Amino acid sequence: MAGAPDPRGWKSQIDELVRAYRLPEPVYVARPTMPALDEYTAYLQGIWERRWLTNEGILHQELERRLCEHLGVEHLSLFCNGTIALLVALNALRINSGEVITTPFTFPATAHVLFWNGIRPVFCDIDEATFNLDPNRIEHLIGPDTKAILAVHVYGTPCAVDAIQGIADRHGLRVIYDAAHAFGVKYRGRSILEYGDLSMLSFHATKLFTTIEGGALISRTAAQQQRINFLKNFGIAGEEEVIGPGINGKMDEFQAAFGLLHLRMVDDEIALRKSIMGIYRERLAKVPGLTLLQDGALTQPNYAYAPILVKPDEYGLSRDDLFQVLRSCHIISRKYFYPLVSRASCYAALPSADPARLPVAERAASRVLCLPIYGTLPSEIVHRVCDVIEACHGLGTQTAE
Ligand code: T4K
Repeated sequence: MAGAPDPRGWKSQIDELVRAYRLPEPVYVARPTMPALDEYTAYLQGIWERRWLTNEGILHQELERRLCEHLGVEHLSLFCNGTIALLVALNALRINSGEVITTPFTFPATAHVLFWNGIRPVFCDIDEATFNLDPNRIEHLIGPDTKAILAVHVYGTPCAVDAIQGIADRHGLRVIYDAAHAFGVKYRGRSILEYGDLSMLSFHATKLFTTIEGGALISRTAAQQQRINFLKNFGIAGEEEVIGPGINGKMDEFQAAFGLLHLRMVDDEIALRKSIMGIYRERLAKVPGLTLLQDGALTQPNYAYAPILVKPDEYGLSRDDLFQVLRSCHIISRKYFYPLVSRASCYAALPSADPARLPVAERAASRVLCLPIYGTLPSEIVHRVCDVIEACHGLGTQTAE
């Protein structure tokens, strides 16, 4: 029990709880919704007949077109994954030295692309309410070597885009958004991908919209998009012309075919996730010590993730204990994003990675748990997840086995 630990009594309560609630099969944090196999086979038939497998095939071209329509953007370039897209984004803006201000509360890829481009990440603390870069803390990190701000719309929640743009304009900096989680999100009625200089999307299998592996860059102008398209194809601008040191970032026809089918399902997927989120919000908001992120008034969300925050003093169990109990019940939640990327050995020695400078991010990383959310998740399972979390409230503070 909280305040008066009784390991033996507590453990037997946990054992009882696990016996009562354990699911027969593991339930994961994410599952891709699969299109009908025969529809994919029909696309494969066409690929076989054309013998055109990659390098801007017709399915690739069609997916780019359809994504532009669906997302309400003008210039979108497909990639083999989001990480390479972000790597190319920096090159497209000719950022390959100096410093870039970024968030520690993200998937490691965000900081790694800076490292791979020879740029020093400068970690900035996050905002308590959104888990995104805190615009009030950015300006004092800007120095003579600062080139850009690389912000992440974590869980699909829009960053403080106006404040960030204002800072960038005052200091002559570029703004790149890692929008890996933000497929379909709108802010003030406009695609969130339209803010900043460039935005990156990830279409990984765990994402709301997927091409198995895949990603995209959304650019502002046709010229910018052309440079990106050259860079993702080795810098080749024509049979006899290489404009720069490009890379191979191309998406193939098999991925594009999957994406064309998946795109037809994405609106339904968002609607299904919304109802799952409704259950989590309704049941878990009442549990003392748990906080759920709220949708901003100006945001059209996508329900890509279902994070909760666990305050151990009020809830009774720590986040790690709850994680273990859920796991024992076959509910595989994830601690996105613990540990902070600033804690990775390749960054930990940087002055900006000092945990004392990142108190909000450190606290969020120690409390957050992402619960299962995907369209095909039955509501009975969602209720079972809530049952376990409710039942755990107030149990104690020992580590579950
Ligand atoms: N920036 C941000 C902010 C990102 O979140 C990411 C990726 C990137 C950049 C880089 O974009 P990409 O280069 O990946 O396009 C997963 C994803 O691999 C990763 O794409 C994603 N973020 C991250 C948040 O989540 P892991 O290591 O947690 O994946 P994994 O294999 O543990 O999968 C999670 C769960 O999903 C599994 O427990 C089961 C389920 N699953 C997974 C796969 C691969 C399936 O049901 N089917 C599958 O095929 O990183």
